[in-house]
Amino acid sequence: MIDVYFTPTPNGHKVSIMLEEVGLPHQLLAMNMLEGDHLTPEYRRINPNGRLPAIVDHDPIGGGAPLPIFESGAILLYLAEKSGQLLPESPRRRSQAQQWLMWQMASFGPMQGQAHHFIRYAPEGQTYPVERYRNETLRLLHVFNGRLNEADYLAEEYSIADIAAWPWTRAIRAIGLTLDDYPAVADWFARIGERPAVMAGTDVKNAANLSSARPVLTEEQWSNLFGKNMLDAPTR
Ligand SMILES: N[C@@H](CCC(=O)N[C@@H](CS)C(=O)NCC(=O)O)C(=O)O
Repeated sequence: MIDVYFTPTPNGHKVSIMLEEVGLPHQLLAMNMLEGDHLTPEYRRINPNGRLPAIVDHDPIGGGAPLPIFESGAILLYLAEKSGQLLPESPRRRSQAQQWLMWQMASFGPMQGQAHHFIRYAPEGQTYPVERYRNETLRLLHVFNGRLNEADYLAEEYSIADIAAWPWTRAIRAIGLTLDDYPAVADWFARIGERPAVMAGTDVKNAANLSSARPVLTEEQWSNLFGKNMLDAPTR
């Protein structure tokens, strides 16, 4: 059994989609970031970075004690290795999958994440950072579209690279963007969205994360996400 410390966000959905695709037994353990579930010493022992998602494999590859794994990209690589699925066999495609996975982890997710922050959580009227992170996301969509003009999937065959990029493509409307100018991405997005595992893996409702509405946070909730409570949380 694999425990998944989960929130229904794009990074969380990478893992829930992957587990549906490969069929490994797992349970999703709901974590409430607003209430600070990710700040506890118990959770820091699983994820020293204190973010979500993370997993604990109670029957890890190679045996031994339960294995905690953090960073959604590392979780996808581990689950691909464990299941023998969705990381291409051919060295060329395997490398492509790794390259596009790193691209998603280093750029396509974090740039949108910052846009999200400035649109939904920062004091209103911050035009420069919003424009900066939206423009960077548009640049990345252009790169993405170019890749999908060459190949049906990021690594030519469906892989963990697509699973990493799909929930973040789904989230772009939350920063006020569309796929209208990126037809190859729109086609890829629609094709992957029809996969039963993708539907099942995103079935956990996350309407709040797909909206650009500004949530109203209590002082305590803001502190848990961005302030003193976050900074004071124990490291391991
Ligand atoms: N690079 C990390 C990013 C994880 C991340 O930032 N997760 C968000 C939720 S999607 C989070 O934990 N936010 C809580 C916080 O910022 O305190 C990954 O891909 O796992």
